Amino acid sequence: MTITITAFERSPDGGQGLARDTRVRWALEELGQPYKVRLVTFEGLKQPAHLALHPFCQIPTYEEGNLVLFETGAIVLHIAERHAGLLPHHANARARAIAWLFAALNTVELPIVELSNVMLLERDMPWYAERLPLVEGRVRDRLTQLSSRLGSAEWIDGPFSAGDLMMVSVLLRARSSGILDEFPNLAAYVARGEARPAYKRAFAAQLAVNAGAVPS
Ligand SMILES: N[C@@H](CCC(=O)N[C@@H](CS)C(=O)NCC(=O)O)C(=O)O
Repeated sequence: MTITITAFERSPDGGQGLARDTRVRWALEELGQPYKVRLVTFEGLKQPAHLALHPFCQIPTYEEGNLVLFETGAIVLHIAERHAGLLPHHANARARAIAWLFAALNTVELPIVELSNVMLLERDMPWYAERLPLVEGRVRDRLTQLSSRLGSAEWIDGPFSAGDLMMVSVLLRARSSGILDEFPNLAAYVARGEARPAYKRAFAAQLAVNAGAVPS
């Protein structure tokens, strides 16, 4: 069945791979699943056709036959459950990999997104200088805990899984703040994710769109 995802026609990050279609592309690439991409403008996000796919007017969405999904956690979990390779076979290990996927989104991404919002949207606010260190501190706290759990392991809990895919995707969003580099084991973990051939293919595909190589 054909898989179609949506992505920005022009991502605000200019192709750094931070838009969330990259993590879905990565999961599909890891599992060798071909997919099509429908590009959407910011205006298009609000149109009825896209709203029917995504109640919050965002990308990415995922269509496969009659199934329409939104939320990258749900999409990556669906892909990982449908095709072998991103979730361990053993039930307990599988449950833990899924827990890490949720942790990436619910526990680690939240302060990272908050920091991005402060840095991007609140720079001119009178409270910016006071608020920034507070929000940076929340990111630092989470990364301290994650760094301690990862230790010198290659991946977060056994072989590479959907949990690592999501955690690396989330941590990439913290890199521009400089905080990720304060944790050499996390920076190396992210670099290992980026070095995976499937990640490189996903990154190149989204970059081609943003470099104008893919017609919209
Ligand atoms: N929790 C959602 C977040 C989706 C999201 O924030 N998408 C961004 C692009 S990375 C978007 O569409 N932003 C446009 C907007 O919110 O107007 C997920 O993981 O899928």
